[in-house]
Amino acid sequence: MNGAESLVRSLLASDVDVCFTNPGTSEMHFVAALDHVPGMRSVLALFEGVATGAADGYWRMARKPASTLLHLGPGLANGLANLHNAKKAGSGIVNIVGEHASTHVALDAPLTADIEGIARPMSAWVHTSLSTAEVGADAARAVQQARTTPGRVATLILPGDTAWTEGGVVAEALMPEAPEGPDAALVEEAAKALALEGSLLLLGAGALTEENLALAGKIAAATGCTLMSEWANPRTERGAGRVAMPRVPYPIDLALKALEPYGKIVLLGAREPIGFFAYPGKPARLTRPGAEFVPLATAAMDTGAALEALVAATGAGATSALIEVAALPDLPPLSPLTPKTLAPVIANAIREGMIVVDETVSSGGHLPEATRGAPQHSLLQNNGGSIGYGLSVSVGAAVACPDRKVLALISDGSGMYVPQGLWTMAREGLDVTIVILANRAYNILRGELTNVGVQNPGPRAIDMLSLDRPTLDWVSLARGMGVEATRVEDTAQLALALAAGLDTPGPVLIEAVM
Ligand SMILES: Cc1ncc(C[n+]2csc(CCOP(=O)(O)OP(=O)(O)O)c2C)c(N)n1
Repeated sequence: MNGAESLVRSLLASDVDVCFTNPGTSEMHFVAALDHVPGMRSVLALFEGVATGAADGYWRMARKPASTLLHLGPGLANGLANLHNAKKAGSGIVNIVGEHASTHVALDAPLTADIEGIARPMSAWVHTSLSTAEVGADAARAVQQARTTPGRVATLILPGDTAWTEGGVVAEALMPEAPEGPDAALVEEAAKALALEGSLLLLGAGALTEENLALAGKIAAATGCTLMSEWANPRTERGAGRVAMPRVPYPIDLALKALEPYGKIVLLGAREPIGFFAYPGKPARLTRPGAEFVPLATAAMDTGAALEALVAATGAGATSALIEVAALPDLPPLSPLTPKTLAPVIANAIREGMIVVDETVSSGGHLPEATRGAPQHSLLQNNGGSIGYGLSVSVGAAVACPDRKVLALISDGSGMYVPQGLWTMAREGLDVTIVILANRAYNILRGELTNVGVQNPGPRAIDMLSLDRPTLDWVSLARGMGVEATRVEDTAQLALALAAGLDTPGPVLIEAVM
């Protein structure tokens, strides 16, 4: 057995059985090993950002890592923006990056690069395999790292000679370190804080599981504290019958207002709230001056155990949580598509068990309220702020959950960063309905111009935020990548197209012109 085969077998032994690939010459032995070793589903991506974003989406839904196969330094570099998002989301990913044979690195061939240097900023763990015999054990360690709470990006670099030389050894899975439980004194402090007027239990990161929400809901009902989650969360279980969880708003003024009432804030998987950006004359911290925090559990800790301890400390065990009732907004009368008119149409299209990927940027402001009483769904958001994550994350979510429909809500500007996921959706027959919110602008940045203090922006500034010259034709883009597509221009057409798309197995794209 060569090193590449020992790698594939070791990944499988660690229960990593999906690989999002974009290989080159240095990864050919890994590609060949996929043929010899049954059990690894390999999914081809035509750009590395699709592979890394797909691995992120896969982790969020499967709760186990996928691997990526990337070509040397440049291939990894192409995947970095979505690895950044994955890192911020706490997603576990095992990147396998090919490297020249050790004898070749010294010759500075065209593709030679500092792969470890490129990997490090987005990876919690980076390692280059030194010999064929070690490759299997390195793979097991990479998976162990990726599985460490809340989930980590692990990058294993595989020199060609370690892959092609005989002498590979398959390694058994290694258990990740168990996450730390809460500190008993902090649990008591948190229970006391939440009993006070003006207290907030702020959840984030991996804390928004169905079980955790139920526990948090009990605590809120027993203590009278407010529940809120961070603005963006890797995965939130939402909808009718689930505990209501408003989010800290994105716009700085709304965020300041929403957090103003709270003087005692218990953090559970969440950080002290800060603005996405700095704005002239506005505070960076979103909480009121003097607000006190109880850091009950970080995202790297056992947030479930912390909530259970808090339920016990607040005596909330027998309390019933306040849950969302099943309610859908009325469909609007026939109207052009705006953020306000499209929200009820989308809310009415949500089906039980759906995975909703949110990259709506400025078009999604009315969705949280419109969809709160919709059938139960998982909401995936971008924690890293690097746009172009949604189509790729949808690929991974659909691979992880073939029995669940994915609804990808993607702004046109964001979609153009990494559109190649559409081709992978078509090739794999992934069950994704994509709505492109085609406002033909970097609309949010128009508001940001004003927010940073630019008065009366001129035509050249406006031109930098407009996507019209020429107008993007998403129907043709999608069809060119094998995805059936349609264009809609009002609420009735959107409702019809959504129903048709969701009834069709496989990917369908709807360009919603706003
Ligand atoms: C990788 C990356 N490049 C640039 C930005 C800056 N940026 C933030 S929002 C945005 C425009 C978003 O436009 P679109 O997706 O069409 O949404 P809209 O604002 O129109 O709702 C840009 C360019 C970013 N966040 N990430």
